[in-house]
Amino acid sequence: MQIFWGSGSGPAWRVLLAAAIKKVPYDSKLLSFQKREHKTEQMLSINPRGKVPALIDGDFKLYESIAMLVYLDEKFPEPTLFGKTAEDKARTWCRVMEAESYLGPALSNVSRPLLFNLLPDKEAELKAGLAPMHEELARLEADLADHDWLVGSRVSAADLVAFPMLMALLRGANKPIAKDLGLGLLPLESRYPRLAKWKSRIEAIEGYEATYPPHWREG
Ligand SMILES: N[C@@H](CCC(=O)N[C@@H](CS)C(=O)NCC(=O)O)C(=O)O
Repeated sequence: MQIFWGSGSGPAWRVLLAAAIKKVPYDSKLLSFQKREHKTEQMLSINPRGKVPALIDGDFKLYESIAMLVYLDEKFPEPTLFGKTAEDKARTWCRVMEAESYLGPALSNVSRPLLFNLLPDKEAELKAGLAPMHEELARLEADLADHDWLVGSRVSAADLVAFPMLMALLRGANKPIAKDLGLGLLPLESRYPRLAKWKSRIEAIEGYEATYPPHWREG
């Protein structure tokens, strides 16, 4: 199996984490956005949208990170990422869709202007996004009150979908430009202590280091 990804792509990070958790043997294809390696003829033949992540497994080609999580879960069932019972699967999908529909947009309204240097032009939009961001983070914090993971006692697809969103937000919040914006996010350990512990749990997954966006290490 070949997995195509790009440094800093949250959707791609989900898939790399799933592969690490399941110890899936794969050929890692890190593409350069700068060199537009995700837009080559070969990549467009896998994903006509020219986006990562994507994979090839024999003759089978797939894109869209959540579909890829499903594929890996079917091919490599242990440990399960979507659950085994009807209830577990439904609960997991509920959280996956909530993260995709609500958490993602709420967090990226704040993280994007910081990560893509859109300030001061987008400062008003960013500030308007703070209340919805905190509302979504508070929901996650509440979800983690009774268990270590977003859905029960095991890591699931819901955690993998949400985690890169939080990491992008924290990367943005740690930029010097964010210091005086009053984000109310840092230190995470005191603002959202359960989320901070959840983040550490994901960082402790075996193989996590290889999934971390390489260019983030450079600053
Ligand atoms: N819904 C898609 C989103 C994929 C996506 O937006 N990928 C971005 C990186 S985060 C990308 O490849 N962007 C490059 C481009 O659109 O040119 C998924 O979950 O896989």
